[in-house]
Parts: sequence; structure tokens; C-alpha cells
Amino acid sequence: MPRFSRFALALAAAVATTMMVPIVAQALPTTELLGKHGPVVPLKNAAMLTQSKWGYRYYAGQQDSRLTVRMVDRKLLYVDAGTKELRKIPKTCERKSVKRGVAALCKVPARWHGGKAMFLEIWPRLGDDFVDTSALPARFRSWVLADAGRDVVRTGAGNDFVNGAQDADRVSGGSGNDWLRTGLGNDEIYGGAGNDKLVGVDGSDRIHAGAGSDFVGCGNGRDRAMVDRADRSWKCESVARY
Ligand SMILES: [Ca+2]
Ligand SMILES: [Ca+2]
Repeated sequence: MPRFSRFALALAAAVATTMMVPIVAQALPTTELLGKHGPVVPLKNAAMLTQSKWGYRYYAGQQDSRLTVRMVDRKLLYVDAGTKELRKIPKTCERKSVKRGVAALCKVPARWHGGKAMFLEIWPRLGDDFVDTSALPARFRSWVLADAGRDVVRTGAGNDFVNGAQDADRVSGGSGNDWLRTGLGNDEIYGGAGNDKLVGVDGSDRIHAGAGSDFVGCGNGRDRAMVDRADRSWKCESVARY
């Protein structure tokens, strides 16, 4: 076969695969993950931990995760008391037994030594999840996608990102310049110290900007914002100043 035709075939296959993903994803419940090559990875009461080029990524299914990530002996200790099985961990992590749930102790790989920011992506997805990374130092940046469910998320000293997406969530960013977005539902957001971007979107939200020059976007619903002189607010029905 001429080289070009082989290339065109490969390209067509790649396009077909890419196009398949959203179709397959739509047909499946969102509690399942699509593997790299197509097979479905169900995560009923289970979670997975992988390494990405940015850091670590933790995924869980529809159970109510109770995840805490903190530093122990310069390593990252993940404990999820709401998950029964840790299906997969990277080579840099070891499993630890805990009274309730699952745990893994993970090294900080060499590429993130010397204070380089490492991202800890946490996707607890469905369920009423609790995620606490509040004890982490600033070099660790949490990216939490909490999705549906009444979630509680607390992040640490780093510049963190949280998307509460749906339902009533309670999110606090700790120090650092955080971007906290809670989406639908009546949410409560605490920016803490640092220059934060706090966005309530829909529902009647309460937003506490904390210290720093914050942007508070309340959006739809009857919202209440607690701000100081350094902050800007947008579409907040009631604004109280510290
Ligand atoms: Ca933070
Ligand atoms: Ca703040």
C-alpha cells in the first residue's frame, strides 16, 4: 500500500476513534471511565490513582468519597474512607492498610523536586463527596472536579481550582490564589487569603471572599457576598463589607 494511503487510513481510524468517544461516553453512565483504547473501566465503590505529566490524578466512582491528602515523611498520603477498592496505583505509590476504606502513600517523583508546582487532580465525580487537601503546602495545587452530589471540598495553601458543578456544595480554598466555581445549587464558598476568583453561577449562594483582592461572581439566584474594599463583586443581591 502506498505510504500516503496508509497514512490516510491511520488518520481516518484516529478520527473515527476520536469521534466515537463522545458517543460511547454519552451512552454510558458517568460513573464509568473510558480506558485509553476504548474498554470501559467501571468504578463502582472503587477508585484509581494514576500519574500524569502534571502530577497525580485520583478518580472515584459514584460512592461518597471521604478523601484526605496530606504529607507524611515528604510523601503524599491519600486516604479515602468512603471507597472500598483501590483498583490501580502508579509504581511510585504503595498501598497502605487503613481501618476504613483505602490508602496509598506516594513519592513525589524527581521531576517535581526543588519546589516545582505539582498538580493533584481529584475527580470524585458522582456521590456526596468530601475532599480535604487543606494541610498541603503551596507547591501542591489541587484541581478538584466534584461534579454531581452535595460535595465538601477544602484545599490547601497552593493556587487551587475547584469545580463543584452541580448540587449544593461547600468549598473553601485556603490560602493561595484560588479559582472556586460551584455551579448549580445553593452553595457556600470561602476564598480565604489570596487573590481568589469565586464564582457561584446558579442558585442562592453565600460567598466569603476573605483577605486579598478577590473577584466574586454571584450569578443567578439570591446571593450574598462578604467582601472587603479590595474585592470586586458581580451580580450579588446582597453585599456585606468586612
Ligand atoms: Ca488554596
Ligand atoms: Ca481571598
